Amino acid sequence: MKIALTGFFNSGKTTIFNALTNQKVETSLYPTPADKVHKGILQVEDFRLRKISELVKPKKTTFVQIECLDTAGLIRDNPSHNTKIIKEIMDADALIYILRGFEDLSVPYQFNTIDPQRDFNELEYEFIMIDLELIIKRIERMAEQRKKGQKINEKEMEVLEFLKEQLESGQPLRKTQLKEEQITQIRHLNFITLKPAFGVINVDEKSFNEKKFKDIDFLTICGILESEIMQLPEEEISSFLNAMGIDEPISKKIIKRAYEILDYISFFTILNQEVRAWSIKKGTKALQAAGKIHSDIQRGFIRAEVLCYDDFISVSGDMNLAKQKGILRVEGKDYEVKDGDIITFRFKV
Ligand SMILES: Nc1nc2c(ncn2[C@@H]2O[C@H](COP(=O)(O)OP(=O)(O)OP(=O)(O)O)[C@@H](O)[C@H]2O)c(=O)[nH]1
Ligand SMILES: [Mg+2]
Repeated sequence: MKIALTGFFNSGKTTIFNALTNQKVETSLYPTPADKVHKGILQVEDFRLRKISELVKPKKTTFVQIECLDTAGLIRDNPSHNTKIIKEIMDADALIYILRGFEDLSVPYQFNTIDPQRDFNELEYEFIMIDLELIIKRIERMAEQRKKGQKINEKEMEVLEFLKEQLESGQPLRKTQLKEEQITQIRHLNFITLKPAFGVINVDEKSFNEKKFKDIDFLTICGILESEIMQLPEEEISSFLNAMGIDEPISKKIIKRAYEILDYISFFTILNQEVRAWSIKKGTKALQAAGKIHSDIQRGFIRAEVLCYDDFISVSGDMNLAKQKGILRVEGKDYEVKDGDIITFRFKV
């Protein structure tokens, strides 16, 4: 899973990236060069995995990891700069729009006022324009091919014509209710506005304490403060956060939102002395979940032995006892994996 921080320049992306990933990347008052990207890893904390690990006592416990990209800031009316940035966020699964919420005249900004909702709309607009340009080019090329008598994918063309109208009316593509088969036709074009996205306002301490943006449905984060707290010894972090009125660290809030908008759930495996969490899209079947672990397990799939988390705890992780009690379920390849399932895949290669 990969998420990318994006937004206008000097909105505080790198500051928030530092707070998220506990790094010390230098921030600056000047626009970051368009091709510069910082990368970090977020570990998806999960109390259930910790509990399973306590019971099983494996050699290794592996949490889900999310790759996080901090990209350069967009600049209005600078398409050549922005296009380079778009290349960097192209393969992200979800976008996080970092919106400037702090007032500080010594940090230049491209707008005269601080207005996170406006910035969100402006970013959407930039991305809509980029997708629209891509669609227009694609339609033109396909129409030319058709004119020359070449066979084109008419189904794709149909979807593109529909999406073009959506974009022209100012709608990001994620708001269109496309069917899975329609998405399949246009997936290769990797539209920016089809990616799930959410907004995070980067505020200063004063605005944070005054809950200045509480009426807008974005996460509100005090980037500088949290990045400083993350530098403290681990055991002091949560008491410092609490003292500042912050209920959980930014990484937890962002991961939670990312799971929600991507519609992801987690399941667990216990294999070869390793307890491990995996993320998958809600609705994924056992066969595809097996493939996430290894293509051999998918190819040689026989069955999935499934225990839900609460049942696992009720037998203190004793699989034999679970079997005796009849709570260990045997499921086939079409079983829809549920959040918190502990799965043992049986397979033959
Ligand atoms: N006063 C104040 N300054 C902040 C705050 N958050 C970030 N800054 C400053 O704003 C400047 C830009 O911050 P960055 O985190 O580098 O912003 P960015 O969005 O990554 O900028 P680009 O990479 O150029 O797009 C730095 O000087 C930060 O110290 C804040 O809450 N209050
Ligand atoms: Mg930056």
